[in-house]
Amino acid sequence: MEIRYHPPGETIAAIATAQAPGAVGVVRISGTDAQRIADRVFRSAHGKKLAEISGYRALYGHVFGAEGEIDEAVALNFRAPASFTGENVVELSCHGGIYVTRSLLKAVLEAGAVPAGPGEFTRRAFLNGKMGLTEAESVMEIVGAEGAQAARAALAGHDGVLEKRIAAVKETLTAAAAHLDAWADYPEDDIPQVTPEELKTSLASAKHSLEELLREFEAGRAMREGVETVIAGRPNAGKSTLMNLLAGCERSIVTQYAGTTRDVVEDTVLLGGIPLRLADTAGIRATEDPVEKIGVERAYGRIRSAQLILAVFDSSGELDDSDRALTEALAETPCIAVVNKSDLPQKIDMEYIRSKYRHIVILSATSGAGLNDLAHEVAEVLETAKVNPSEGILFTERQRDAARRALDCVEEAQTALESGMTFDAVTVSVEAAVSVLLELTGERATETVVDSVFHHFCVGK
Ligand SMILES: Nc1nc2c(ncn2[C@@H]2O[C@H](COP(=O)(O)OP(=O)(O)OP(=O)(O)O)[C@@H](O)[C@H]2O)c(=O)[nH]1
Ligand SMILES: [Mg+2]
Repeated sequence: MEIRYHPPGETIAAIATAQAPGAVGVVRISGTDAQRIADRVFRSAHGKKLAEISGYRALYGHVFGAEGEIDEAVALNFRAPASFTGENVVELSCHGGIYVTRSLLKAVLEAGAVPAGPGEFTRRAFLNGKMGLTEAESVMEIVGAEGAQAARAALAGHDGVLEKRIAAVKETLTAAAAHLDAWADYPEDDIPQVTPEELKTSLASAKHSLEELLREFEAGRAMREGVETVIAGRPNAGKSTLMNLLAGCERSIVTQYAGTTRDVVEDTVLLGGIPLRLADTAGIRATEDPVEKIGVERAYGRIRSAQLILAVFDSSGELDDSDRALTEALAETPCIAVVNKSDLPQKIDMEYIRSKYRHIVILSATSGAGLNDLAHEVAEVLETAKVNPSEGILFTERQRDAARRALDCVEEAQTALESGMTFDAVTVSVEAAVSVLLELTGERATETVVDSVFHHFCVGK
């Protein structure tokens, strides 16, 4: 669907708060005529007009539509350029009922504003130089963050930390390109230049930084979107007890009978700040029971599509064929062996576990002992432990794609340099890398790229 944005300055309006009953609802108005339009619906208690007062001031009063008074309201006044969008802005806060906020928006539109498109306020902030493109994207991320880690990453993006990391790579490459230009322009002159060795070092450093950013993207995605996690193991290993421990409530049925869980039981929990989408599955064993059989098949299905597997073992008993069958089925998926029932005397063959699993946690799902070790191990496996979200990480597919293309260009430049091609050929690739990075930060992004970023936003942001 094509979304057309309004020309800069045209006064746009939208409900900025969630479309649900809440204590406060806000209608945001931005554009040259923001105050004049707001004054048509808002009457302050003391008769003051928003058009007459300075920025960063608030007035108390009432808002009116065609059918009369809508609600009492507070009007917050911002003056260009000292506002979120960089334009004149008025925010009208009323009671947060859906009907009230919608009536207020309707009145504001009737008074002359046009309905804002998705992310149009943030888009204007970007166009007015209030923030870079990655910072603008982080506005969406902050709103959508589910876990503390994701929120931290989004905030770092918003504070321009990511932008700075990208700028550092860009500067390295720009300097290299400038030297290459000097070479091309004055081949005979003895001007001070970088040697091919220095150029190689610059390219290697740019490559290293881009690779690091791309690696961290994957860990960041886990923090943001959560991880499909399957709890698997033989019957009675304590899978459902572990599920309940992680969920903090009686999510799954627990009994002493093997084969209790049949269907997949799901819940999302936060472990060490990372959202895990847990699936508690039927105990894996060879069975003739037709219902249990389907459960076991479903468990295997989940194991195949999982991003993380918690393989649960009952350490108070010997290993059996089911334990070994499960271990063999795990393949390449990141996996943690959870050696459960640590409160009972240990009978399990730990040599076998150690030989098959790189990540092992010993815990008691009934007492909760060892839960911190599990959180720690999950962070290790997902490599989120190595990533400090406050240092700024790539967090959208668009950013990842741009970083990847920049890396391709840098690698091309390296190949051109290694194979003794002309500096022209190297320059082309280095400049292409710089241009992709400028697109990434939005400094030189086409309108299509910019608009596609904001299309993902919700209206009112
Ligand atoms: N002592 C002790 N008992 C545990 C522990 N974890 C689970 N149990 C017991 O083991 C039995 C089976 O637990 P469940 O959580 O139902 O096991 P499950 O793996 O979900 O079993 P199925 O659903 O049948 O596959 C129950 O009696 C639990 O109380 C533990 O850490 N220590
Ligand atoms: Mg169970």
